Amino acid sequence: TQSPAAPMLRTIDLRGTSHSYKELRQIVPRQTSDYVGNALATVEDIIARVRADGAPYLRELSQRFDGVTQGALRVPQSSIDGAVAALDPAVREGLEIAIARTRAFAAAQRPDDKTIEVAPGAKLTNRWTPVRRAGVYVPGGLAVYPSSVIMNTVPAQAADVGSLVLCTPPQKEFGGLPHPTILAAAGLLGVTEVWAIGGAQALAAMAYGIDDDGETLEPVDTITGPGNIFVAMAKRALQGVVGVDGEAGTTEIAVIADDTATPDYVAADLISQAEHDPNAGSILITHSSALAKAVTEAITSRAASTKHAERVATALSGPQSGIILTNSLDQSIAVADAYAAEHLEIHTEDAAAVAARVRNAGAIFIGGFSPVPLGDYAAGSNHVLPTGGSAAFASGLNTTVFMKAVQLIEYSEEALAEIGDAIVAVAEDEDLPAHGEAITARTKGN
Ligand code: HSO
Ligand code: ZN
Repeated sequence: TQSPAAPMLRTIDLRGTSHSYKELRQIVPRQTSDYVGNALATVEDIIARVRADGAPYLRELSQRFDGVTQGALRVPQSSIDGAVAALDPAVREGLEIAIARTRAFAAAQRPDDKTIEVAPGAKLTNRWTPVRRAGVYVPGGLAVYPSSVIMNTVPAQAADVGSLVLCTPPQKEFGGLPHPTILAAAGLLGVTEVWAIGGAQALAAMAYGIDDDGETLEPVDTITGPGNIFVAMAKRALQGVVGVDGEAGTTEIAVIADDTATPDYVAADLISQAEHDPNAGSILITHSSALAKAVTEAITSRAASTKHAERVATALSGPQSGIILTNSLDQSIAVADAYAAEHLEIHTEDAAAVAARVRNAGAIFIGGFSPVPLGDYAAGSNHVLPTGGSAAFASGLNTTVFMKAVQLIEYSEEALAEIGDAIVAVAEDEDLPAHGEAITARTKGN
């Protein structure tokens, strides 16, 4: 194939400047707001039609978006079992390593119930419980993501969710079934309910439920999973109807580096995430102009020969990518916090100490031997992570996303009496005397 022009990361030069957090939020490279707004409007329409028209509309969208004429939307168990049997042994080993490590970390994320006594006889408990039923989404699009089957399913299983459904797009190449490696990953994990539905419409189907061909997709309580901007916006639109994990939309990587970094590693990692999508964001943040130059050269030599060169070039030259030259490591950390990357790599002297100073990132990859693709496949961490700056307030997918806490309150008669008058005083101040009366009925017998 013809190699496209060398991708040009634009440079944002902050040397000699000092900016507040708020200003940096404006300065860092991002997708335009049209990109987000148009997608939100599109998915709202899709969600309304899935609710109104159900399975026939899902088939219409499979025809339009996936070029597939679908029969039954639910994938038969025989197709899942067949995919496991036909799985390439090397891929199977890779998936099994990923499952084992992700399971270990997901188990460690299970929160403990806690009971405390705030006074004698005044007992409070925070009790964690899994949601009743979860729906996980695994994207198709420009690549296939069996790794995402693992990343979604393992924490749900670690949370002890009793009922799980997986939705993933139908593939023309496989006669309208999902990609066989996706089905095989589901089979290895013991997932039995798989529906061949893709995109925003899959999330709507899981939120509201559908009937098709004698099968029912029962509505779920929580939906998780990565996807493109449409999937991320569907989660935004469905939040409230169901629980969702963070907005794991179009992928991003930011790298903080100094002149101890290996330029070729940094270049390879920036390109790796650009490979996902022409809208992916790759950002280098450094106070070393020599390193910036060396990384640029390494990108030029690697990007032309990589398989998805065209996609990579588009992503790296887009407004969402760039090199940010800073005054100092301190300013680099401030920029990284303002950007709030889905993935942040740290290639500096004492990288762990730098990581400890970063507040905002979905996941932080520390040092030269912890590249993002390690986390994408097999580190044991989760690759479903908050994008678009949402790492400032959201977490990556983890076991607690499939759980919720119930608060238990148990006071003795004496413990209630001890603070009865104090409660009545506040109730009266709020002009809610019946609240106070519910207390005095017990403490004073009136
Ligand atoms: N980097 C993606 C996940 C992924 N990469 C799956 C390869 N396969 C979002 O974190
Ligand atoms: Zn990736």
